[in-house]
Amino acid sequence: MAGRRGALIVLEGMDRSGKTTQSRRLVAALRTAGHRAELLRFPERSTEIGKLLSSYLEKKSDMEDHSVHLLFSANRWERVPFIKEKLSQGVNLVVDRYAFSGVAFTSAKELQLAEAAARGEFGLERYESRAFQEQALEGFQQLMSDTSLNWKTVDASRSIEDVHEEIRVLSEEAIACAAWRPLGELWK
Ligand code: Z5A
Ligand code: MG
Repeated sequence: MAGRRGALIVLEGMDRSGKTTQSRRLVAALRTAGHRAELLRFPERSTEIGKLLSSYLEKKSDMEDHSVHLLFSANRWERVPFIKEKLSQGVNLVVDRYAFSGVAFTSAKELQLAEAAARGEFGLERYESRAFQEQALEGFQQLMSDTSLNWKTVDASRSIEDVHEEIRVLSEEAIACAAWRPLGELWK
């Protein structure tokens, strides 16, 4: 069949939920099954923008919150021509975090700051971290209410192998359906 595009498979989730582990395994499994597949991750720390983000995340530098958000966004946009080219060539892309992390984490930061300030509990790192995770999760849940994006929820508390098998089956379905959804719809 000519002109069949690749699927854009994005893994999002809470910190340490296993996204990087699963992304790598998925690419390997898809290739074994005969699909063309490549791995992308965001933040992509190897670019100039990515290096700024990496330094910020490692607390080696500080940055204004809006600027950081825009750098995360720019870090994705600099890869969009590559993403479109690969998808149009029929390569399936597995993406370890994408724009949804950008929305969920930035809104968590804003909400957490407001909440923590109201309670006068700034500086309690452990608590702030927990509040942050809860807010980010809420952000992801809100984003998932957009049914046009074909979200699938996977229970990441199971074994690596069980999680992998579910993601692999879901990805095979996504690859089979990808041809029916024009690429342009992904960047409206
Ligand atoms: N961020 C943002 O603010 N704005 C944006 O636009 C974007 C990101 C794109 C760094 O991201 C931060 O950037 C992140 C969001 C923010 N911040 N926070 N906070 P990152 O993707 O570079 O983060 P990371 O350092 O890679 O962590 P992670 O992605 O959260 O982890 P993970 O990839 O989900 O987990 P993992 O590395 O695959 O696994 C963690 C460990 O658990 C490892 O030892 C595994 O062997 C183990 N593991 C994995 N699965 C299992 C199961 N099923 N059972 C038992 N053990 C497991
Ligand atoms: Mg990761």
